[in-house]
Amino acid sequence: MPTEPEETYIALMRAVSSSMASCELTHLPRTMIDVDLARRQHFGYERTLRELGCHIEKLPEEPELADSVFVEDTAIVLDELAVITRPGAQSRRAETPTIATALGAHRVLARIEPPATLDGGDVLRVDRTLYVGASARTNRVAIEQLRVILDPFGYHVLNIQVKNCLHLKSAVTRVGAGMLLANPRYVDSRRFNGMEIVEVDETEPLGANAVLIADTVVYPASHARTAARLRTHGISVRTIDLSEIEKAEGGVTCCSLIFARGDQSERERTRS
Ligand code: CIR
Repeated sequence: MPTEPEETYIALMRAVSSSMASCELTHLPRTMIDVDLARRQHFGYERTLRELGCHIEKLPEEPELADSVFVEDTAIVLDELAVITRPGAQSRRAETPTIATALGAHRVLARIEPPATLDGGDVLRVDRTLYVGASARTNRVAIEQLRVILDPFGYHVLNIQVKNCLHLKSAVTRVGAGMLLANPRYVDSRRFNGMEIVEVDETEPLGANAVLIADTVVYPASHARTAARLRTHGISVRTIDLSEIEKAEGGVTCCSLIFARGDQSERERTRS
């Protein structure tokens, strides 16, 4: 019988909302979303994360909050603390209190305060550098607040311009040690000094969003050419069908907050 891998990470998720069809849309036209299919696809995503070593903590659905499945936008979870965001879309602000309660069990919390707005989808962490997209959802005040919060922990916060897409992580994500997947039409990839850049296939502009868990990239089946390109770079890719999530302008990063178990002090206690 196959054995489950040791659960190294926690993945905080939230069930698909029954009102998901009324989600925010910025760059995509509204098309019919099959919420039951979205739920099945979301279960498939959850199963994949579990198989890759994540312990799943799943919050119940929020019927009034159409975009609440996209938990990534509500927090930035680091080893030392979690920063609760203030999402750029007014309709999404009520998503954060339940996330703060869930994350409070794992991390000390800090918060982005008005007038700042920040979506977690705009934050790409590479080691101790956080690239933060200046987007329609994330403003300069928020980037400055994040810098002040994280500076004492030794994180560098760099702002980076994104264009023609929703979030920084629609434009670029990590796919390996020192390796990024990017759409150069959405972000200036020269900003990522010293990193190897794999570009999305030109016919798959929305293909830059991938989740790296240990050595495996979880990736949408809809971008087959880019998936093949990743494999030619020696990357192990697990594709999953997320068609309904994609119609809501979501991708693979946005449906979870993945972080190492335990907080810093706990880790220090276990080390000593
Ligand atoms: C929104 O516009 O806020 C949602 N419909 C999609 C959010 C996707 N979030 C993400 O990629 N981090």
